[in-house]
Amino acid sequence: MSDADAIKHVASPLARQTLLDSSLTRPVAGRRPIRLLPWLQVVKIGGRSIMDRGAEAILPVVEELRRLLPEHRMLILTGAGVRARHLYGVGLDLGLPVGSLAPLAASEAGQNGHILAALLAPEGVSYVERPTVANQLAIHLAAARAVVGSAFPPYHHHEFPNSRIPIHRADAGAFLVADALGAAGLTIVEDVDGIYDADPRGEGGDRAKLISKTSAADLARTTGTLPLDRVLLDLMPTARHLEHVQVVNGLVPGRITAALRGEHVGTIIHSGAMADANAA
Ligand code: GWN
Ligand code: ATP
Repeated sequence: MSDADAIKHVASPLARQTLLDSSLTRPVAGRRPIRLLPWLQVVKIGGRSIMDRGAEAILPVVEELRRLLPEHRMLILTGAGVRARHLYGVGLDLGLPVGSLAPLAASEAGQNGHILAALLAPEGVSYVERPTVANQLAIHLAAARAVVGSAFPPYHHHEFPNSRIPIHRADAGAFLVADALGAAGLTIVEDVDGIYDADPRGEGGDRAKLISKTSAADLARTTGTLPLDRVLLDLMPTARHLEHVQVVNGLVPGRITAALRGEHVGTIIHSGAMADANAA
């Protein structure tokens, strides 16, 4: 038999299968993937809500993260904040496409990560580049209790063109990577106690009520503003591992610690889909 014939006959359950029919691929592809880092806690630190507030907000958060190091191994991811909003303003005024804006905004999330990592450096925490998060996170977390990275997903010029502002921002990126790694949890750190039925910092915000528990599907039915990327609500029901995320107030000392210990101290959003039931 020639080499060419042998290659044609490689045994594979999907070799002769269309990948377009999920009923055919499900027996092979429908199972729950393994958890790569089942002990990992992913913590997303808000760019605008925490980092832009400067020392007053950042230093207590750094202290809390520092104290958590003996207890948890963490991937700390930062959002983009006000510089990205300025960039969207300039870029949109110039007519730049969303695929050009996405990597520029992402670099602001990375900058916030560099700042946070510098403050945690005495504890052995470093900023790690995206290829390191993708391929070498395990060895870095064997050497250090935590690393910092950019929460923004690297869609870059592949960002979906259905909006002028990138829809996949830091919350979406943190969720996607946490689920892909099979992390134990994702905590989203904001400057509000959780998700309210209206913006608590907006007009009439003093009447806003905190929603302590909800689901992605229920939030998707709301039309008001949210402290999260709305696309997260589309992504969460497709999760393979993360059954919920918790949104907590990073300006209140102790909330991040409690959330990582599994306590309910903010808004818990259930993904709403059992991973095993997902389509292939
Ligand atoms: O630059 O702060 O990683 O970790 O999305 O791409 O726009 O890059 O285009 O490894 O690959 O600015 O240079 O920048 O934030 O993203 O990084 O210092 O190719 O470590 O070079 O996927 O950090 O950066 O911005 O995250 O979010 O060199 Mo930055 Mo970001 Mo560094 Mo990263 Mo993007 Mo890389 Mo990347 Mo680009
Ligand atoms: P990034 O990390 O992308 O820079 P962020 O997560 O730090 O962003 P925002 O996107 O500004 O911060 O989200 C937090 C803000 O969302 C809160 O300060 C609050 O005023 C506002 N907000 C709007 N609607 C709501 C709501 N329904 N419940 C709670 N907060 C809301």
